[in-house]
Amino acid sequence: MKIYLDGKFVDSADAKVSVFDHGLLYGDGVFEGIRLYSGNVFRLEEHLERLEYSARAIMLKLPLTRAELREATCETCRQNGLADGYIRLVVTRGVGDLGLAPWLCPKPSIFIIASTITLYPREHYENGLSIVTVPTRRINPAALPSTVKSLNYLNNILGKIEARQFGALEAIMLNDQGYVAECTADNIFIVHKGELITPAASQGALKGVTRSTIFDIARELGVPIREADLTRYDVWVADECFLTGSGAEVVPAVKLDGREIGDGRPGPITKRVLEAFRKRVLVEGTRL
Ligand code: PXG
Repeated sequence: MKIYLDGKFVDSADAKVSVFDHGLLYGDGVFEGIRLYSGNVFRLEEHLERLEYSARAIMLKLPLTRAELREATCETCRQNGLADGYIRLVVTRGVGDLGLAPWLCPKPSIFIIASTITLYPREHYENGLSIVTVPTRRINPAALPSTVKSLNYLNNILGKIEARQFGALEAIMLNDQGYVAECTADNIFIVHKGELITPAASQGALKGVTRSTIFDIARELGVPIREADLTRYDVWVADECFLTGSGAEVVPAVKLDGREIGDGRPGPITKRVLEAFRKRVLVEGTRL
């Protein structure tokens, strides 16, 4: 496997960063998780824009321009002969000394891994996922905006560990006020009375690229869609629920904390959205 590392393509065995890299020492950096479908990098420009915004938010100057980022991303896929897969684009603050000071890190480091991804087992796309609510709350956006896709994932990882301890693959994380924020690595949507509803970024949701695709799909299908504050009660009484993410794509959620959502089966709107999503991933984005 060839990895893009600071301007060069190197074998995975040689793709190493320093123990003094602040991405490792402090989680100081930003990243993107991007999908490649049949030679099409899905919504690459949207991912690169989010990366630029994340970097700006943490005052990290990206070492590459948009055009260079685009080319490096596509070339990493080409170098590995990939047509389908998962791309991890990471920018760290770079090497510094043993103190927080990011201004003592002269050069950010950037690496791109193009590989494959294991999705949820197929049965969950057909029969739906059972999710739980975990005790760990989503970090308050005033402490660390959820819109910044940073290398600090400990909050989500604690949620993921708790989900597993309750026997679930994914979990709802509430914000500090008790509103539904998102899942550990996915956004969440409910369907209520024919309308799609998802929490806003201000409630602790990442502005997911898949999430924004759902807004376009809803318009195409003529299904009303809006952001709103959601409580667990809203999920209990929802007709349908599904989760979205670059890794998960669109996956129905049919149980929350052991309670059936709707009739406990993937619902008709979820199915239409999933079908429309599968069509879009082949055409929207950047051809290799
Ligand atoms: N919320 C969080 C906290 C995420 O990490 C999403 C929402 C969905 O955003 P996108 O832009 O992907 O629609 C994410 C993204 C993995 C994996 O390996 C996780 C994500 C993306 C790709 C792979 O589990 N999370």
